[in-house]
Amino acid sequence: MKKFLILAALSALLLSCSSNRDQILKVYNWSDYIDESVLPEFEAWYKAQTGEDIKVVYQTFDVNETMLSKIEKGHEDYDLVCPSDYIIERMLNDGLLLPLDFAAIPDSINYIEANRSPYIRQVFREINPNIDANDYSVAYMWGTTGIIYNTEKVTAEEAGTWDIIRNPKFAGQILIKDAPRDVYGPVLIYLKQKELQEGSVTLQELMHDSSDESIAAVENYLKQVKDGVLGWEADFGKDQMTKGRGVVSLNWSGDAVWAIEEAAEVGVSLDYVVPEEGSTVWFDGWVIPKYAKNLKAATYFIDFMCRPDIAIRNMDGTGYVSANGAFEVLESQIDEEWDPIDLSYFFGPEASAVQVNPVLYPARDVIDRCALEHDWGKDTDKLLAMWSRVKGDNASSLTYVIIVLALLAIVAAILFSNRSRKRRRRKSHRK
Ligand code: SPD
Repeated sequence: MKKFLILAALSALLLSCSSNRDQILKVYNWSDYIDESVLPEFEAWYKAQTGEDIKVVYQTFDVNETMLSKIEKGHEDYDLVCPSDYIIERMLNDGLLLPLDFAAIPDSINYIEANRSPYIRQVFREINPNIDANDYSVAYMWGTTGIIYNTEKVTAEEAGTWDIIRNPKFAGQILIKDAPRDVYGPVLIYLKQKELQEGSVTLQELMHDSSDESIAAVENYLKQVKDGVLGWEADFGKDQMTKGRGVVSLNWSGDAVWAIEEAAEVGVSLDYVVPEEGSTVWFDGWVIPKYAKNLKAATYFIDFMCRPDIAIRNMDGTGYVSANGAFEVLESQIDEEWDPIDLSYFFGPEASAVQVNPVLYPARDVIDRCALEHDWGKDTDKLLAMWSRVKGDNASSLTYVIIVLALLAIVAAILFSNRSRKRRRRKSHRK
């Protein structure tokens, strides 16, 4: 990975000195979210399609907000970025996205339209009721937020509720995704169980709930959780779980697939569940920001990512699930070890009983208890402030301890040096 990033940085430098911007495609994606061998392949494919040279300059981020700030504040000229649903919504609301022009791609190679899942098309329509997000974004990967757990230490029943993240039995072994929206949603759903069951609120309404009252309730809950937290992680949680250091991880289904497979190789048994109270379902999609400079190559790149064989390689390389609805993608995941599930909502009527890993493709009943996160606009700042209060308290108590110890050390050093000075003076008087 490091070698790849250094090469990418060097090629960026060389190209910026010598090349025409039309021959550069700047892609900014999540880390560990692509099979990197598809990038040079895209360059060759683009040349074959257009007769033109292209060099992909590929950079990565760990959290949506880092990416957003580079575009919002830095106006960086990325040609393609891959935000999550609620960030796509925000970018749409703020006029930061360019519409996708599929007509720029010859019909003969249009993999986007040919392979769009009906479910994904529908969910993308829900992102913003006034603007169809399908015109601005093409979904790349998708999944749920849930709990990865070590089956030797945690029962399925214990993992089946969000209450697990404050279960004292697992204190010091709990990993939480350092992603405020992805933690806030599930915790609020957990706290509002009574209202959800009574029908006085819906899951969808909760995803828009940025009230002071709800933020305070989630903050209060997370403060009960934090003493048991082994780490707030952007990307190391899956690894800690495979090494057996963590036993519970609030995480994304794609990281779960990766962790379960890696752990099995070293004899650690992990599983993943979407707790019974409900959760979030998320989508990351390719978008072209308004500061992009190479729309043509960006559009071709999205199309290439939708080619079924490329989608399958990206799935296999990352553990995440492609949003591609092609039957070839489904076929590549069929394995007799799994019980049949109904995935007709995603792949169409032929997929009513298919043997695939349910962590990859959740059954309809799981999806029905999940909702899509939504942009909060300016209220996002309230969430981020709450998040740093929750996480920051740990740091500040530790900081206080360090400061007190440092002060004690300084006082002791002063006392010691005064005493030695006096002793030296007394000695010299005696002489
Ligand atoms: N390592 C790549 C992780 C990408 C996961 N995206 C999930 C976003 C949920 N809002």
